[in-house]
Amino acid sequence: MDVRTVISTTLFVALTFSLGVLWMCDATIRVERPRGVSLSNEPLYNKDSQGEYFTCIDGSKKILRSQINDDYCDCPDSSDEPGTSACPDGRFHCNNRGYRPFYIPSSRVNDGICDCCDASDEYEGPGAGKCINNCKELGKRDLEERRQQMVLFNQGFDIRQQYIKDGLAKKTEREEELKKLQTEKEEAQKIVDEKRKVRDEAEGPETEAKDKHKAAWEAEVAAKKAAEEKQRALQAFKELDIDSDGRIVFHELTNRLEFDTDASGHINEEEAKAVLGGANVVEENAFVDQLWNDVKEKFKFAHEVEAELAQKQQEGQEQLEEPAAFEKNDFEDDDDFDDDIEDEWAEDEEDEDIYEEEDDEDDFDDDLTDDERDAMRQRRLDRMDRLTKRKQEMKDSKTSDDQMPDYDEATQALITAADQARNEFEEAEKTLKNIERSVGDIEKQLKVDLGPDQAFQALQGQCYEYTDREYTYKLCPFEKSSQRSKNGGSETSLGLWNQWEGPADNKYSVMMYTRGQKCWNGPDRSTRVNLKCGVENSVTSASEPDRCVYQFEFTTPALCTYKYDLSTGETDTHDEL
Ligand code: MAN
Repeated sequence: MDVRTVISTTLFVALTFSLGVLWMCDATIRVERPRGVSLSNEPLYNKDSQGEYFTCIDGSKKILRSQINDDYCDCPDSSDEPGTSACPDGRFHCNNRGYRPFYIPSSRVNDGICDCCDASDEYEGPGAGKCINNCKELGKRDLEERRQQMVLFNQGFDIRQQYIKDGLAKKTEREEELKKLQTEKEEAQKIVDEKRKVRDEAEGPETEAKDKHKAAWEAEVAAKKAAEEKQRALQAFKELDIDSDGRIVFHELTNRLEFDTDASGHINEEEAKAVLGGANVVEENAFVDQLWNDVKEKFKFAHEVEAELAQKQQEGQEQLEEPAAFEKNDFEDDDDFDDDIEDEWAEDEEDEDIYEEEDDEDDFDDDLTDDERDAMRQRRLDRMDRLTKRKQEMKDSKTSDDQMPDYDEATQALITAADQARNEFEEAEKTLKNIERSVGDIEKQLKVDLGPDQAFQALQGQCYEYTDREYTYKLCPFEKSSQRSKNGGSETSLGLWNQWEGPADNKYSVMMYTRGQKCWNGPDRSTRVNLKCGVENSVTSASEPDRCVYQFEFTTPALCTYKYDLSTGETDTHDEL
């Protein structure tokens, strides 16, 4: 509640009424006091206390009473000339009977301009007799304005009563909802625990069966690989055993240049012995079981040698066919290119990569004839076909070798059961999380201080905007405040709801929003919102008194805690509820 506003209003109303009374009694009660002195200061100029003397109000000097308002400044604090313009810092009191009394600088006395509504400042000189006393009219107008304001405050008060009713009802509703949710949460937690147990129980046999299946498959793959390797070893033995006598000896190795480790161009005894595991002669079993593992990396099968040869021949052919301008094109030779591509395949790359690469290479030399270009393109297309085919073959072989077979029926049944248990557990967890989220939301709402009577609940969940020349400001009470440039751009946070920060006797008159967007080279943005009673919820102004420190003025019926008696101007501070 805005006690200050209300108090000032109350004071004013009281003053207005008392001045009215004073004005009415003016004819009968006349107080003798020097010109320009207020009623309350009259005792300071009282003849009775000091006889013929007057002591300057600051106590600095004592002068003769006849020196008061003699148009000569004697007191350093200007207090001896309240009714003339002789002192530089003098203050002239306008009684303004019927309106509000106030002070004017005494320099304005008799300057020809009417300042006091009772014309008392222009008693001689150019303005003498020219000013009209319009205090009564002003007082009337002022009274009417204040009356209208009181009417609005009273409307606000009535709205506030509704806010209180709604706020209290909302609080009860939230508390009940929270209770309900907490019961639901307990139930949901129980279901989660049960479902977790069921899931764990289903996952045990599932894992066991899957592991068993996988182990069996791995064993099968290993056995298959071993059998293939044995076949390769047997084939290698066959190829090395030139005379097919069931033994490999030194002279049968003399043409196997893949074992020419010192690159001398022929196989010496030492190199042959290395192949034969140090022996002079090796039989099939020993070769397969003991030697093949060390030999296989280097060994070249006949079909591999043939393929290499064919490849080389084809390359030689292509080089001969291709015009000189093409000899050094960006295309790597087939082998490298294929290897690269195969590497890519092995890594499961996308098909497009190959074609993209091909496209990139398509920058044919301008010197070529159309036919030469077509031939070149055709060769590349053929090569692509070959590669695509090989890729498919690799894929096929990979599928049969690398892919674990489907689970057997019993395992699959365990997986299905475990899947269902997992799904049910996840569903139960989801339900619990949703309930927890709702509990959190409600607890958060209930934690907000909406005033002892919940009147500020009416502002919760609402947002109010105010636009000045540059920005649109937004206040979402108990949530955030922000700013957006009228030229567009994103919203800048001017703070998140922090707390009520009014003085102890008027706590709910100031809201603080802190931890907004950091100001460049400055503090985090923050907003102070001053609240006043008003018939509408509205941001009435927004300013930035210090860089990145914002201040909003906000009117709300939630602060209209007084009801005025329009005939007496008196207030009733008690809410109806
Ligand atoms: C933006 C606005 C202003 C603020 C400056 C500080 O332009 O948030 O209100 O003063 O940043 O750099």
